[in-house]
Amino acid sequence: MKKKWWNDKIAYQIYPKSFMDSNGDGIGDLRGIISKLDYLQELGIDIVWLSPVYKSPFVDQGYDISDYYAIAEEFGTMEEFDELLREAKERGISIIMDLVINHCSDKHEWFQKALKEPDGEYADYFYFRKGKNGNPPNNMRSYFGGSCWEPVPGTDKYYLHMFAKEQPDLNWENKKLRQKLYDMVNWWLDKGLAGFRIDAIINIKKDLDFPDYEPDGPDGLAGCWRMVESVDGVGELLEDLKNNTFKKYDAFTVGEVFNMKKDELPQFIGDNGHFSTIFDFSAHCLSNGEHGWYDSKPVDFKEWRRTVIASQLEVQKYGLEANIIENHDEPRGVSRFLPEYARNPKGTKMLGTVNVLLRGIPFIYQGQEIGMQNAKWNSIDEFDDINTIDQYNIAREAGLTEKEALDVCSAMSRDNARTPFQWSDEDNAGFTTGKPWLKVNSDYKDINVKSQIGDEDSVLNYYRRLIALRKSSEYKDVFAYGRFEPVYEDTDNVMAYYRTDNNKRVLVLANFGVDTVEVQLEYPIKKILLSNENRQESDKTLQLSGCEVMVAEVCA
Ligand code: TEU
Ligand code: CA
Repeated sequence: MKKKWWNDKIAYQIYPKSFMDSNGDGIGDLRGIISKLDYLQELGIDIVWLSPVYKSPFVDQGYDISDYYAIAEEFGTMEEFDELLREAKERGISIIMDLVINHCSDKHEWFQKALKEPDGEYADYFYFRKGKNGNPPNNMRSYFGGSCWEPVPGTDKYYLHMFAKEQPDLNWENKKLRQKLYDMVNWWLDKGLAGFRIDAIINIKKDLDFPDYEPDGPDGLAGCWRMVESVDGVGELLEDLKNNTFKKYDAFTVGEVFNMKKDELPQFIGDNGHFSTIFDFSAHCLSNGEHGWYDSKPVDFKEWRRTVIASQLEVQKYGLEANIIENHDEPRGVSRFLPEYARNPKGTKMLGTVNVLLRGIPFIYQGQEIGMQNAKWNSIDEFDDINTIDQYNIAREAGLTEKEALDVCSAMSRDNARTPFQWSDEDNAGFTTGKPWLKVNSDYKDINVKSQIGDEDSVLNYYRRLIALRKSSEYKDVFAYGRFEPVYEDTDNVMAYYRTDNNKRVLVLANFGVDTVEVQLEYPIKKILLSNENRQESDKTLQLSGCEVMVAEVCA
């Protein structure tokens, strides 16, 4: 593996709308982010990923961009953005932005021009297609429900949208459009951006025949991911993108890639891959239901352990992936991956340790570092997210009662990750002096930065030590480049692995069970590096209490 500047970095995702509101309108903003840069620096963050801050009608919270060259008014101005870049740089923090180029907003001028002239130049920036026998061109279902096709007013054509109908898909076969996207990407990189997180990018390649697929639901439609999985050729488009943009800047790119073909991993993340890295979603996919959130499954520990281990072993053959326990599309990791008895500071530290010390680039999602959990939702009206509303309706149509459908959304909703950041125990968790755009989690008096900052034993201070360990001059090489070797795979409730190179062998050992387990260590401990129990020493027979985690260099 060729070494790159980002290999040993720690990244942090900010969801701007929910991070910090500086002007009391209830919406987080750039000035709010700037005011918290010291906080991020003290946490040890090297790279910040900003979810979209571009101009947008916010049908999908900014993932529907109406002007790629402008900052949303809600978030601030371009001057403030430049200030953020500068202030971050002064603190040794690089900024990457979200790059949403599978689709744009229906309010983008390209789409508006296309609607005006459905046979004109701009119509070919999108997929405008004639229907079949009074029906849409094919039977694909969008990720957010309903047909992928929406009529183009005043014509016999439809336009394609794999997400909401307000997010028309861009036609990547059109070279002129592609060039415009590349120019835009380079414009941002010229500003001093370190790179991008690249949204939904696997979807850019379409099967231009738009065949029908085997229906997989009562609506007679088939999930559009079926096209993604069957069509070839996305790699050529991704190479074109990279060669015209990122490569010239040595940018750090992290692709959001679901439904990749199994054997394509080296093309995606190898030394000359399409991206620097991609997210590892394998553990998140474990809960995927066949038909929607309503038939999703709780995560089983053994399956989770097997999945994480298998993924680590596969990925290390080619490069690094980006490791997360949660993001803005997922419920909180503590609520999802930990059994109820472990949803406390001790268990939260354990989960964080096991994830952050894996091989790969850790991405911490805002609030994860203080142990934020899913919120309690009392009514479907409390949600804002378009995906949640769709999944609620799907659950109802499948026969679930209102209460059952609400429970499904409470467990799985993307809004669990989008509730305002909990800065303090003051009104609205210190996020805003106004009315927050989404309700604050009712647990904010117990879980917030202010109460944790002075408490050495808090989740927040533990995360600081965890990150500091990963970045320490002594251990950063073994954590960045060392091999991943699973161990004690047959011990009930134990998740354990070594990170090892020619100089060092570090053991990460966690007991996800409620009871104490006894572990016979293979190697004597040289030095305990981190513990959620203030463990100072141990002989080769180790009693690991419920939810205890220990990181130790061992003699090997
Ligand atoms: O997500 C793409 C994507 O595949 C998601 O729809 C995912 O399947 C779902 O959110 C899981 O609950 C990206 C963004 O991360 C997401 O926020 C956007 O809504 C979406 O693209 C459209 O831009
Ligand atoms: Ca604001």
